[in-house]
Amino acid sequence: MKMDLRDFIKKCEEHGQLKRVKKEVDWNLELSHVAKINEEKKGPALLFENVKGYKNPVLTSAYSTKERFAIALGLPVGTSMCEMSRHWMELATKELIPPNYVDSGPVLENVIEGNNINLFDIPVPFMYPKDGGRFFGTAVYLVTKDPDTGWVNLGTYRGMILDEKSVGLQLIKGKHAEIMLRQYGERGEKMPVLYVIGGDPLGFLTGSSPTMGQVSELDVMGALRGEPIDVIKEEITGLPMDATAEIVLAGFVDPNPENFRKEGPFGEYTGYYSGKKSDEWPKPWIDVKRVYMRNDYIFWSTTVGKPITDTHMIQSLNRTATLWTDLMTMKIPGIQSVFIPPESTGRFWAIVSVKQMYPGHAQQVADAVMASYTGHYGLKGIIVVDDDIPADDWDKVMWALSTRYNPIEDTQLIKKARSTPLDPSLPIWEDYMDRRSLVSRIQMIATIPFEWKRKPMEIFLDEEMKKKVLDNWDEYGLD
Ligand SMILES: Cc1cc2nc3c(=O)[nH]c(=O)nc-3n(C[C@H](O)[C@H](O)[C@H](O)COP(=O)(O)O)c2cc1C
Ligand SMILES: [Mn+2]
Repeated sequence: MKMDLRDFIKKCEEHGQLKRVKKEVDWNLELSHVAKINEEKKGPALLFENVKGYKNPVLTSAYSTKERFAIALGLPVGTSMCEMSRHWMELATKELIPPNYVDSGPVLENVIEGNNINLFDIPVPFMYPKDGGRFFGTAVYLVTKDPDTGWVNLGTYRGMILDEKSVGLQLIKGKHAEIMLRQYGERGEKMPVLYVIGGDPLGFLTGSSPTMGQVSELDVMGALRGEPIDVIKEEITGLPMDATAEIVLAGFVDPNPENFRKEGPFGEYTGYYSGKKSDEWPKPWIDVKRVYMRNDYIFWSTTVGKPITDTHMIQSLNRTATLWTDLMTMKIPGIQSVFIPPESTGRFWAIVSVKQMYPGHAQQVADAVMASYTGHYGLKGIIVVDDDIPADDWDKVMWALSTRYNPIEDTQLIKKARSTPLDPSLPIWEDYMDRRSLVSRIQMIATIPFEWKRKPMEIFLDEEMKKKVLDNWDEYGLD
């Protein structure tokens, strides 16, 4: 069933998952601080209806607890993160559904061009004290097209307002839009882009998912929805835009690094600022040519910042889903469950449960994770456990690490692998970007070795006695 941001907000409200903040709040620090503290209390999504100096509302914390993912995905409220990821994997390994082109939609209600464009007219929050500016792009995605193959990519990349008509973009090396930008550079062309807020709430979820190259996140959205997403061919870029989006910036990015500009710092999802010296890492930026807005548009934002906010929940859900999809696509047998915990910022550690079928199977799983599209980027550790341990049951994973894991025997270290430059455990040297581009990895195999003839004997309760005790439970005078 189709869903846009307004349907999502309505459903959240019906489930007691959204609160409207009527009190006036300042876009400068106050809004983000209310949102962040609310997120730390595991509070509801917030719709700020009275932002000082603005008349449009701001939505935050849409995905900061698992209940709102279930609403967005059309699943029963209460479904676990791991099960929602399994659902995503099952749909994404079946049939992807490409978007459906339509001629009109509410996104076309207001079209602003030329000197009438002023990004400061939008209630964009200023988040953290040492941020370099106001971040228009947090709960957002960028639409770009591979100039050679026509593949349309959706990617969530942060965007800071540089001036009335410019948004700086942090396209980390190797991200799909970054690779495409270099392709446009080789052709001596500017890259057409759309920067989208709102529309189907799965846009932000899939836009920030590490979906394999040449696969369009728009088609994954369709698969998750069970029907195509309605898009309009945007006039000046030719790119597909969600017909129900709240705000779309259409413009061009100059691929020439000489024209890049200062962006950041920003209080990132690691819990640290990134881009502290903003001149060390100049950024490409969107030259905004046209702005599309729905009547009474809703601005959508997320606080990013220290775990756990919706950024970490999103990464946990979509990276678990894509890692699981990758492992299924690689036809690795025996996978029972996969989990990338939000506490790992939703990206640094993975746990996989496997039913072993041959010697070395658990090791194969660890190797496959690290060779997969999701697992090859920024992951620092993988823990493999047996099939009796659900990947998302941390108490049991810790039991496996304590009783089925012999550190030297069961550990493999990988010296160099692709990192995220935002990882604060990597040194910031003069040649910052180079030193931060590689990280080491650990594989911990916390399984009972398949090849052992004599295996430890696990304790189970006597079934008959257990049943008897449970049947008479009330008589023991315990709770
Ligand atoms: C709130 C949020 C902000 C993000 N900001 C950035 C960013 O600024 N730069 C970046 O490269 N990735 C960022 N990411 C991660 C990307 O969205 C993610 O790696 C995704 O796979 C990128 O799309 P791509 O694989 O099509 O390149 C962010 C994710 C979230 C949830
Ligand atoms: Mn992609």
